[in-house]
Amino acid sequence: MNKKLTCISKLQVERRKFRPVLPDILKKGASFIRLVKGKFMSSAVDQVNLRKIFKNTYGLPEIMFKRGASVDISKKSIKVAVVFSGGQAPGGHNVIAGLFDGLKKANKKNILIGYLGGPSGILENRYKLISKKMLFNYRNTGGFDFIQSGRAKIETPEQFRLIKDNFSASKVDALVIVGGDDSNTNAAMIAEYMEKENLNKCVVGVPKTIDGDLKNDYIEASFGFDTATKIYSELVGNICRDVNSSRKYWHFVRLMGRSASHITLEVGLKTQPNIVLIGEEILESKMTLVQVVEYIVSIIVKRSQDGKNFGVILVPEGLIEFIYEIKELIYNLNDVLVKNAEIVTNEEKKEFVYAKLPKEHFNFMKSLPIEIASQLMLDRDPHGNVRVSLIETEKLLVEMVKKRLLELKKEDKYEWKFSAITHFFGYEGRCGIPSNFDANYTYALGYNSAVLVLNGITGYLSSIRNLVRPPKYWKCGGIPLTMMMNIEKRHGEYNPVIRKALVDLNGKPFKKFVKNRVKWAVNDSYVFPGPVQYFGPLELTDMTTKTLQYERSE
Ligand code: FBP
Repeated sequence: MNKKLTCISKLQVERRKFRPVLPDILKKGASFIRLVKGKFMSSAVDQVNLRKIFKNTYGLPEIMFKRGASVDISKKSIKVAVVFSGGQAPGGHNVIAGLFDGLKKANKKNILIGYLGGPSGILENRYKLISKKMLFNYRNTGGFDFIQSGRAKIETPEQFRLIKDNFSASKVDALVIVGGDDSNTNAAMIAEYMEKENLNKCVVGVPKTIDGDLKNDYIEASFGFDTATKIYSELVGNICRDVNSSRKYWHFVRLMGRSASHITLEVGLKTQPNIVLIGEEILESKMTLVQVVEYIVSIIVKRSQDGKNFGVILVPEGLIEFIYEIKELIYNLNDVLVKNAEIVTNEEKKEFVYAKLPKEHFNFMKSLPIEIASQLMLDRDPHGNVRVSLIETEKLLVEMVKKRLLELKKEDKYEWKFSAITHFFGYEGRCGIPSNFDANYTYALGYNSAVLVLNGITGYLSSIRNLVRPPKYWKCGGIPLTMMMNIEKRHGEYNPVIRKALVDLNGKPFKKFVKNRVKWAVNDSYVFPGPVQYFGPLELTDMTTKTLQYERSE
């Protein structure tokens, strides 16, 4: 027994007994699976440049698992390494459990190690050998604490050489990277390097991120989105019930999900609050910050005229990057900020940055509350992303709404009563105990990755489809990582990265929301989803997200 885990909740004890249901095709293990090649896959954009960068791993075919056996994979034992990369997402430990069980089922001598602390663990060759006993307490648990995570970006020739040396020193045959878009970009780069150097090492990715923005026709969902949105929906539902009871506050709730607004849309569909802002729509209609505020104020005023000085508004974490003039500003700031490596204090940074901004952006920055302006200038993450989780957009909106309501009062147009409370829900959901869906999905993704690496597949993302059906019917295989890529400007340079899947404004989930939002704004149509259910009727425990239901329904 792992000594660190002496305090285990009763729920965890019960959850340990949960046996994830494997898709039928995986049940007998890798030795009974035949890999079938489908159509060759290229990226949606930037094909020419990507083909040049990924000379060995671009344009590979889709891979599907069918019954049968193509090679005798059980004869030779292999050593596989797994690493968590990026933000936590519920179910990560089950990926390891599925991978471990899949490898051992094929050959008891197969070995699994876990790199510690994310990709930097690969570079520093810090890892632990994973055993059945060690895994026992982590099955069906949330968090990434078994091997931790990190956000290091792998990009320099020295880093690739280091990985090669570490793989050869530790005799690693394959690497499974559990991560989001940026982490799977790392996976694609390492896979390409290994192929270019003829090293005969496999690299496979697993689609992880609560943000839900790592998806396409072949990746129906990233793991963790299901549980995280269920947790946020419980919290938002509770707030809806609170406002409906006390009838005196407006709650501004910012929800995690770096760029895409999938989390906000899903929570909105589940709880039906009065206002749901969707970043992608705001960008599409080129709304300015003032227009966004005007929209919010119009609903506050309308409700107030009906005697309702309360409500709930959902704000996606990435909103700021979708607002027309701020998007431009951030683009400029990103360029300016890469050149300020020497600067230490905030004051120096402000001076340096302000001096380099075009006049209109300088004026706009000056017009923002000082905290927000400073938050916009925070260092980008190692992948060049703005750290939106640290930008308090909900507070900015409250300030601007208050100001506008005061103006309306002065113009004698509106006697306002407005009292606001702000929240940010993000970290509360990322390490939740995985829902049955995520527990099953992650276990299957891990097992699926075992099949891929046992067959020597490299440069692929573990893909499991048909997710609206029970797990037994899920379809398994892999898709080339490069088919999801495009070229983007990061840290001031153009680089290949996996393209984030934003909310599709023509998609069913968004359309469903649009159809209802006017009603939700004025009526109190709140829904209170309550906590994630782990035991009980299947329609409660195995309920998938509304996003998945709407996207995949006929
Ligand atoms: P991934 O894309 O790595 O899955 O991370 C998702 C996320 O939770 C975002 O929603 C959030 O903006 C970000 O991580 C926060 O990053 P950090 O954990 O570094 O604070």
